[in-house]
Amino acid sequence: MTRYEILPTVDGPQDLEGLSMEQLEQLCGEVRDYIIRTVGRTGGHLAPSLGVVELTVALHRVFRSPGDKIVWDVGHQSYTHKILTGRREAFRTLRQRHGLSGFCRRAESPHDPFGTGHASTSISAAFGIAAARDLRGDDERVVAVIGDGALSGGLAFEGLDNAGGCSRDLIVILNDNNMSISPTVGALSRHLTDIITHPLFEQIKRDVWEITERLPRVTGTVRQIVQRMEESLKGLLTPGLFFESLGFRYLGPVPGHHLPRLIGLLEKVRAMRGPILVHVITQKGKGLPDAEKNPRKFHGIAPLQTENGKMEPARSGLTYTKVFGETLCELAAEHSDLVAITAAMPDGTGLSRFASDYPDRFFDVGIAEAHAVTFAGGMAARGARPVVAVYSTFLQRAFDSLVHDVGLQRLPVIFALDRAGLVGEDGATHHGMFDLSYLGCIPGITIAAPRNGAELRDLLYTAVHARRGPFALRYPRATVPDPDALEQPPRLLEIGRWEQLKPGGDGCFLAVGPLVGVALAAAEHLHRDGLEFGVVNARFVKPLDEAILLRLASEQPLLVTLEEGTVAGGFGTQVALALTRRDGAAGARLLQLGLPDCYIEHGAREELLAAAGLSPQGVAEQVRARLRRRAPEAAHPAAGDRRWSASRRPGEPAVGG
Ligand SMILES: Cc1ncc(C[n+]2csc(CCOP(=O)(O)OP(=O)(O)O)c2C)c(N)n1
Repeated sequence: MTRYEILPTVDGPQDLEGLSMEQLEQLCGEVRDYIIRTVGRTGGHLAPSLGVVELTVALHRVFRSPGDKIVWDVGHQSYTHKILTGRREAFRTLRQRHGLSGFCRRAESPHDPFGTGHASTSISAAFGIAAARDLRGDDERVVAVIGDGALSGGLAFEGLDNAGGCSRDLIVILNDNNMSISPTVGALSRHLTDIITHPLFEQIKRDVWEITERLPRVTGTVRQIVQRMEESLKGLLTPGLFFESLGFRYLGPVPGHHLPRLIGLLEKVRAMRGPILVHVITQKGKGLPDAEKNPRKFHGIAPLQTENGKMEPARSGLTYTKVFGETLCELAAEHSDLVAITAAMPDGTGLSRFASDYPDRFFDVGIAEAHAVTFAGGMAARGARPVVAVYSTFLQRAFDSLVHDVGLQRLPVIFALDRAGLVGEDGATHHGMFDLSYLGCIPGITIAAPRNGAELRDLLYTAVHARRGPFALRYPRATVPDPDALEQPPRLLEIGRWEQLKPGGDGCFLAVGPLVGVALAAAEHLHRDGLEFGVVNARFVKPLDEAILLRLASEQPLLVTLEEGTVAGGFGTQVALALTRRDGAAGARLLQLGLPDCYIEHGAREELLAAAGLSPQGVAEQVRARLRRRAPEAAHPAAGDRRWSASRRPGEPAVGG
């Protein structure tokens, strides 16, 4: 920290007040350097944060947080905001267990007025904050900062529509870098590009915008004249006046790395009333040449390592994501009706190769998960075989589409749920721990989870050949245990059939997905104690293999379900339901292990799994404890359990880890 001059003097936004423009510009350079060094070590969202350093400094110079409320969309770009709002030193712990979150968190700082992680929420949340402010008779300014990618989400449009229809004071800053994770898609994005590439943009900036900027605070008639002049010229420039027709006063576009201009504009905006949208043009990855050149690669990075003399994000081995992407391409060669759909995540979901090999059959719909599902339903209704590749956590957005537009109509849509289970450093907003619960209650759906890469291939192959309504596959953010997975041709599996890997005697594990490996290792631990535990690969969570289940229930003294998902309503619950349907007393011989019924913080995936008792040792210990106890009892920690409760504000839900 000693290398920096200004940064160590900033303990909160109030410390920006006395700084000259030159000092603020120097501060931007120091913050950028600090972010690059820290994120290079911890991993995180580098390019998005580098793009908004000046914008964040300008916002904190002009607005008075935490009185004024700044609501970041997604929150992945909030690193400068964290550094300037009293979290400079803690920033070194970014995304580490018990350290700072990679997103905004109400529990972390009063400067984070709303928790974030999923896209497109900022306008609705900020508008809610503004409405509550007005009810209380207060007058703070409320600012939502949303990227052009997040603006492609339906929720953002709903927020704009609602807020623009009222006269309430609300400022929306559109941080337009022409990128989502990959290039932003959609008509609105094209419209934004038209604005900034229009030949009149430069001229307008010079002739009108700068004049109005230079005018002293104008009021009354002068203001109206200037406003009208500006609007008629903008009419030339912004065909359709999209935001204005939604009821927002549109200002910009303004260059987002020009601090004096940003500050000048925001000072004026702070004094304005009604719904206002400020269009700011930024460059993703600004200040780090590699990230400027390849913002896609530097959107979210693993810790940097030196490779061929260059700093590169660390590489991993063969991942489930890669196995999925490669297998889908193989299957697409045989099935011309197979199409792939992503909600703005072609790289993360492993679809990049599919996108380049089959461009006509690849659909990136923007950050629009509900639309992706209903769109897939439409395609399936017309004979296509859609595969929606999506992170487990983001599919939560689309629950009604799953039920109403696919499930109820028994449409054969395949859902490839990546990042199912604990994702690690992205934390509570991103863990894919609810899918077995929210999918499990959909009638007629097939839910499967592979225990390794080869089985992922088998299950995807099976899903493509089955034409029996929705079929969901869930797999983790992890490398596969079988690095040669891609070498074997995929096989057709019988839907609803489990695989018994080990016989047992004192009990049997019924394990889902990667936890089959944990069950095998836990069985070894128990064997050393003289206990014989069997292992079943419960690769279908729905339908259950009731034949094996009922046989084991009658043979084994104890059944232990094991899943990387919340115990509330997941696989263990489905097993209990099936057993109680057949035998009211069966619950007495069932131990349900999984993730606890509370939110789980960020940290390394293995670390979090161990904390949840899902390491082989942890599982074996919970089984021993269960065998020691006479009376059946919940083995998982409940919400509010001391081990899982983090310090939190009154009224906030428990956060685990
Ligand atoms: C509902 C949802 N879907 C997908 C994501 C994954 N995601 C995180 S950031 C991002 C791109 C956001 O683009 P933009 O808003 O333009 O911000 P930028 O990264 O370009 O600064 C995506 C798709 C998410 N966070 N939430």
